[in-house]
Amino acid sequence: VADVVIDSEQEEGFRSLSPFGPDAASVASSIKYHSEFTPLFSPEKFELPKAFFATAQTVRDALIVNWNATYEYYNRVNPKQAYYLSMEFLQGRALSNAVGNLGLTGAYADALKSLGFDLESVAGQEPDPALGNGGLGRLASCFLDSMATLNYPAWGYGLRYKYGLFKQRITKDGQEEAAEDWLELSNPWEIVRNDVSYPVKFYGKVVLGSDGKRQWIGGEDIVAVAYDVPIPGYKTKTTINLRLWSTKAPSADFDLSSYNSGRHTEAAEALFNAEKICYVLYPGDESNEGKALRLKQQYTLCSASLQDIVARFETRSGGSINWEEFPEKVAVQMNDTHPTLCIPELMRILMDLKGLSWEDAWKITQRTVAYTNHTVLPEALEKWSLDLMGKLLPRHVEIIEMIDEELVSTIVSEYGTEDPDLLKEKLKAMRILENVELPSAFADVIVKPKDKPVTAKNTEDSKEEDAQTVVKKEQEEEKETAGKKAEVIPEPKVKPPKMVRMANLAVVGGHAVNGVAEIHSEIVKKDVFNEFVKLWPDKFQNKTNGVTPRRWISFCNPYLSDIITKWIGTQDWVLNTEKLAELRKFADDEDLQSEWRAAKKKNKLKVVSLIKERTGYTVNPDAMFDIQIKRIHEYKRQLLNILGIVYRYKKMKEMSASEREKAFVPRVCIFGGKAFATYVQAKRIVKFITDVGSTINNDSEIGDLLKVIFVPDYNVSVAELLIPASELSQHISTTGMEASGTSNMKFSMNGCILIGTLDGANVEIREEVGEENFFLFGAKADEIVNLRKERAEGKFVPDPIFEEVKRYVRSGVFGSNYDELIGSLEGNEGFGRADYFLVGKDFPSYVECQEKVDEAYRDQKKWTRMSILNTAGSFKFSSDRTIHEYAKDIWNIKQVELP
Ligand code: 4GP
Repeated sequence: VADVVIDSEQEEGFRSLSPFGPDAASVASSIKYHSEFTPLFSPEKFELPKAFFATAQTVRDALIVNWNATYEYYNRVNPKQAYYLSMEFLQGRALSNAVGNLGLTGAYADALKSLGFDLESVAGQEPDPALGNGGLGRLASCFLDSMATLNYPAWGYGLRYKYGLFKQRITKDGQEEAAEDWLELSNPWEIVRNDVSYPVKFYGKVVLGSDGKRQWIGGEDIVAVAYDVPIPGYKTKTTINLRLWSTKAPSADFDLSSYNSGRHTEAAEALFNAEKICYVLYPGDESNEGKALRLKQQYTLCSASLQDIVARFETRSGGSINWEEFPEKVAVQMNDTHPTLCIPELMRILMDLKGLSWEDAWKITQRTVAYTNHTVLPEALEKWSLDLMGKLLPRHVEIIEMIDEELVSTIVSEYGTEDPDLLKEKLKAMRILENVELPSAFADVIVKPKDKPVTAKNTEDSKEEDAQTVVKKEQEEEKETAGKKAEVIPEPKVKPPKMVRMANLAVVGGHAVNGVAEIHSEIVKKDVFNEFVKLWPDKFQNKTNGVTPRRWISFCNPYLSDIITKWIGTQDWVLNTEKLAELRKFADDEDLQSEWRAAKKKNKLKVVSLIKERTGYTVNPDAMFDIQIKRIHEYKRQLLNILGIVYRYKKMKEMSASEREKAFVPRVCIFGGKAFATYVQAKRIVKFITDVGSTINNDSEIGDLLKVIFVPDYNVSVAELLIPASELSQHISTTGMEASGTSNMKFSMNGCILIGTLDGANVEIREEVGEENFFLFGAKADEIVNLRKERAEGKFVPDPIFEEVKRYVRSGVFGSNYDELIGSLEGNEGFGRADYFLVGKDFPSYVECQEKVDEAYRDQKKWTRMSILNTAGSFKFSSDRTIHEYAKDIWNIKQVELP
């Protein structure tokens, strides 16, 4: 931290609103003030935890001043504002980021030094809340940083989960989960707004009011309370807001008389029912209670946020409210399908509470809302039971049925009734409601005598399904792939359950739909939503993801940042990443190369300590650091990586010491990631990796030539240490399955070379950094369908080296025979799919590619050049670029700079 360059040109403006001076002495006295007068600990000691909270409180003071100024200014000029609704925000620690954005890193470092602390250790005290699961949540947080930095009037809305996703422990049995109580010592960054709360209703019934309007009455009412987290921009006063909702029961719901008569649990039942909505992200949803809870979470987010947005629109409109102007003042972005209830909720508010007609409300809703798709995995395209939704949200189901009916009408008028089979196919692909009879007005349009009623049995018998459909169905039926989304277990064969397809609702109800990388947006258009594309081609767009260069280069890698600034001659690259391209001209410069390698080495040394502390293993900092960090999922193919390592190990064991030293470059292979608690196969993969690690790491014959490390409890802070230290990183998903990936961008920015398939954003990264600076292997997107078909027909012939590695694993070298894992690669009886993720197909080309990696690493000059060219070529992947594109193409918002 001490090495961070404090830019002398930096204007004072963005920090002038701080209530204390920006010098170290004022900062120190403010820290002392808070340690005494905003106390969270007893007065006699001043130790690290107290130092962290007092420091954070001083930063919060500065953020509050800027937050208030920003809010007041937006109220005054009333610009169009974007709202990013997301079930996940994976913020990471806030302290270093906030002082960095405020331009106060030096002042804080000095102030803490004068008090006997160092900024890095103080910052290390902060809990790293997992209010997100992976890429989708971290993307949302990068977007907030860019929105604030670029002075866009935009806010995030989410839920304030009491517990993070979970704490991951690694034991000899694999992964164990424990509650992550991130709020245990309180959260210094949040500001509770006791005057900002909204009622949220569940259950009850809909009646016709005396005014002729639909009224939703009775049921269960809870209250959503706003907690604001200020989001500072970099080198700007603009401080935007992440508003997180916490739920509680109305105070009258505490049943005092039950309590006094000793029925304590009963007395507090309503309290618990309301509070539990915000206990955890993605609660288990196998049970009906679990499903209902998830739906309540989604509705709470949508309802509270929209009530808040509508109230702000009304306030800012002053006395004259013109609802038609709503889409000119408000853009709502739905981060994946979780916030899709925004559509019927906005309709409900506009019609039932504000008195608009269906037609007007529908126009306004469509113009306001847009949807981002983050995955094409079939099990992740959310569906809710119509029955459950009807009970929990009866008014919304009426509205959804009406939207579905209008959609049916559009489809019928588009395709006519001449060809009933065609019409049936279109309706099947596009309707929002699944397994639900056609609305009565359309009851006879397609049922001709030759049509059999659509039943699950008929569908199963159909010979017309293509291989893709077959595998999708197989995958849906694979219960172990629980993932985190609501999985629907088909009920009786004859009567398939009636469902609401949230993605279809999102496409119909929004004015824009986007994928998150070019190849993904193409798949969305050609496959997932193809029928909708034919109807509304202009709705579909691509917005390639990006990551914030502040957190992901500047703050997490000060060594490299200093070098970049020195060679480019300015620190401007932090805001204008295009400047990174200037590094290209120095790629062969020996001085730059040696500085570059020295920075990498310093970062590697930090990871050596992290590994020692977290796992007990000692690793060699001169070995190549080869890293795969991401959620554990079959499609991300950690299994391919570890089988590659096993193969390498086997070959090493077959050689003499001198042969193997000649043949292999020493490597430390690092894994990190959480397996979703109910995803059995992913947990088996974790266990397998750690077992392979214990065998190899304790093999004295192999020594430093190969180490396999699983870093427990992977989170944003761990990523901030690992990414700067990485030399090779793995992005090896089955082609077509990773929507984008964002860690690939962070690695490339930090001068790490990628090994990967032509999937997600890898495709664009490779284009930008140059083919020769990317290690490519694996099947291409257009081959996948055929490969799966071949495999399904039993025609796939595995390469002998794949057979060899499986036999080796089965022989028990790593403790067990891993039947379930290895079986899943073969489709043996009882193990479901036969290598759906094509590990066997890609294994030989992966191994061959890894040999090229070794060869390239031996030539350190060449390798460093590749590394520099990765950083230089990564500039497109700044989330600033992405946010500018959303602002222009989807939200239609303008930058508003504070005076
Ligand atoms: C993730 C995708 O898996 C990843 O490829 C993408 O980079 C990221 O979203 C951000 O767009 N999806 C999820 C999810 O995290 O839960 O669907």
